[in-house]
Amino acid sequence: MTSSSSSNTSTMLDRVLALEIARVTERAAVAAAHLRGRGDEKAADQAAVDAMRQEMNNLPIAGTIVIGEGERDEAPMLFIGEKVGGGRGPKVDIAVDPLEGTTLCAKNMPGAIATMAMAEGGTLLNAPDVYMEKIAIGPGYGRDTVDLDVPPEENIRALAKAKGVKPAEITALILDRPRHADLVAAVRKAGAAVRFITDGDVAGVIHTADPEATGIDIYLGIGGAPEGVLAAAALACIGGQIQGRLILDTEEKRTRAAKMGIKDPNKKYRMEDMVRGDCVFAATGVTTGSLLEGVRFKRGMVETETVVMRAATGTVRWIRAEHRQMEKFLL
Ligand code: VTB
Repeated sequence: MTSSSSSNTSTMLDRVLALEIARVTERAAVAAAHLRGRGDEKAADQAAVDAMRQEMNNLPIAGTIVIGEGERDEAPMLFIGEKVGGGRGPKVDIAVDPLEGTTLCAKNMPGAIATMAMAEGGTLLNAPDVYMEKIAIGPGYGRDTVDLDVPPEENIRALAKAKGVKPAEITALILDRPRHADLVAAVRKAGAAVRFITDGDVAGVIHTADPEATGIDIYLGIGGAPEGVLAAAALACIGGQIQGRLILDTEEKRTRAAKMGIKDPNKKYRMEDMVRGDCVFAATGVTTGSLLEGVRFKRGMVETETVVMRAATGTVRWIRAEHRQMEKFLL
């Protein structure tokens, strides 16, 4: 941070906002948790969106949603370009996924989270809601140990070598989708194991940051671009590497991307292209998963678990909160 304006923003991210954003994801998570297991993805998502937006508007920021619920004409709230926050305060870019894993929440399955990231204005990739090809590994490896443009077998071998183990000791996390059949076959051919997730690749990517705890060394495959930017924000805080490429396979998608300032539709984005400065990231569990405990409703109390991270310092805080004032969760 060299310019004084960015260091001012940086101080703001640190002192005021780094913890404040936990309230925003907590509130979205509690709203969604009321609708766990109801089979209604839309209602759960809407509840999380409404709650997140309301809480975000209490923050002392002049925020712009750069990753949101969709583009202006398709999302009534938290759409890309929407101004959020109290208006006074630092200019920040905001990426949200108020309910990451809507299906997980609707089916009451593990791993649904409410998540957001906040960064200095103009520093987060503005990506349309399209697919993104992704590869991610945790901290401690040389730059470009793995590469999006290298065949999966080679990446597995390179990662195993860098880790000092055999490929058989590597586990890759992949979204369980038919589109990944070839990828899965290639990873297995290299000798590595595959663990599948049905949804939730923001948490999936975060798993690579602590292989000893999660058993995951590498994340591979195609998921949502918004989730890719959020995952990049998290890895920028905790360490690791992620590369992504937007899948802009129609003229319509290329036009949408161009409107957001994307000149090269084939660009390979590194973490530092997706998150170009300091940022904070927060996620609160909705349903209990391997990353976070879900919301627990108890007599006279609601419990939440949130992780808050900051890029500039690498600080990771786990916040287990007991909320006794129920009114704050009402819209
Ligand atoms: C992934 C997953 C998300 O979308 O990004 C996925 O992590 C990609 O889209 O939780 P498809 O479901 O079409 O494969 C989610 O499932 C969220 O919708």
